[in-house]
Amino acid sequence: MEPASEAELAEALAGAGSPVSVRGGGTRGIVAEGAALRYAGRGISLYEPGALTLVAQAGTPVAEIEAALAAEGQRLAFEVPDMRGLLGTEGESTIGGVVAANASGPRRVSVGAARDFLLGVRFVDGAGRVVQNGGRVMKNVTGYDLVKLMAGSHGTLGVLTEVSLKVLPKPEVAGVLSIDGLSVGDAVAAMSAALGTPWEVTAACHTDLSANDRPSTQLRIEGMQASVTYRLDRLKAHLAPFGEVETTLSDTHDWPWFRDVERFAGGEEDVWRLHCKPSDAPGLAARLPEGAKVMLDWGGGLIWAAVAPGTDLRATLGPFDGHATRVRGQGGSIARFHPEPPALAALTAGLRAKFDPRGILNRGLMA
Ligand SMILES: Cc1cc2nc3c(=O)[nH]c(=O)nc-3n(C[C@H](O)[C@H](O)[C@@H](O)COP(=O)(O)OP(=O)(O)OC[C@H]3O[C@@H](n4cnc5c(N)ncnc54)[C@H](O)[C@@H]3O)c2cc1C
Repeated sequence: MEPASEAELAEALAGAGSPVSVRGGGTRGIVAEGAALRYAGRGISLYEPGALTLVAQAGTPVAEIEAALAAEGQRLAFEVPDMRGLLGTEGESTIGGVVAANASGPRRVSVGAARDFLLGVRFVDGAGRVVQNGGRVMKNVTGYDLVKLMAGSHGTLGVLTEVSLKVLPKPEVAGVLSIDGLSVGDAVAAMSAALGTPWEVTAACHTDLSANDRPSTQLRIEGMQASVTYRLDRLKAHLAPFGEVETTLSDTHDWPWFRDVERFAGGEEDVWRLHCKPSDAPGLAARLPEGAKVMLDWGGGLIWAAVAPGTDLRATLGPFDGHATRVRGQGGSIARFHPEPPALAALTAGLRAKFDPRGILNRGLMA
């Protein structure tokens, strides 16, 4: 099913007699029970660079949005990841899929996630009702904050038809500091030290094996060139106790190496995404199975781990303060999303029943 208008979508969902699997570009490799349903409405309906606001149909390719923003020297500040290499998928990321997945990159540590840039949504719920929430400016958000609820709900509460986003100017330059050879524990300490300064670090990442065969810890700063140069120098001095700090300046801002988890692309291993407190990251990484490969994002609060196929990391690690998502991995009875604690699961079930009384939207997903 590919309804091209909101009215067609509402009619299709109201009349649906069986579950539907909501898709955008399919780049996340998420397939739920039922016939594929793709909202085909696309196009930017409003873009006001002066007001830092963009409204687009949910089926609009992210690339189209990024090109329109770049032409005005602006960007989606939450750094949308491209997961096609990691997941071996094809297709084109849509802005609806990005919002539904709350897809956000390493800049999350400083500016927040996709959810934090979402001003308003329109969607059709599982009963075929059209819902609008939020507006084009933050202050218009009133009543129940369905905008926040939809971000990250993975199409389980409704099919997005339109999203309003806050956008930001693209800074002049990015500066990167890197330190080679740190252990996971020292890397977390260095990243925490950097994030605790007033020098506005916009990404803090570590990989246990970089292109030069050594662990690499990297920090990013963005802004006007004079400011970035000054802050790079200050931060370099601050991090000197952790080892030799190298700095570079460039007009390339995004970090595909971390953002898209490029290091694990194409491999056979299962890939997991663990959320934890940054200070818990070293202990958690030490409990990973022998041979696991590790990347830390957001200063250590997000761990990407590649492990042998079929490994149930939730069982291996045992309970911890956070959750584990199996992002890549086939077979077995290992759920993709971390089971929710009973109290939260009851809330989720209540919300799903409200928005999707017949349980037809992405049935089985996130359950
Ligand atoms: C388990 C997992 C974890 C991930 N974690 C991260 C992360 O932390 N950060 C990150 O940036 N990226 C993450 N990604 C990748 C992220 O989810 C993509 O970048 C997103 O942009 C996909 O666009 P798409 O159109 O291809 O969506 P699809 O792959 O087609 O769909 C993605 C999800 O959104 C739903 N969906 C799609 N379109 C709509 C719509 N119009 N209305 C309602 N629901 C819709 C789908 O049912 C599905 O659940 C993760 C992916 C997976 C599989």
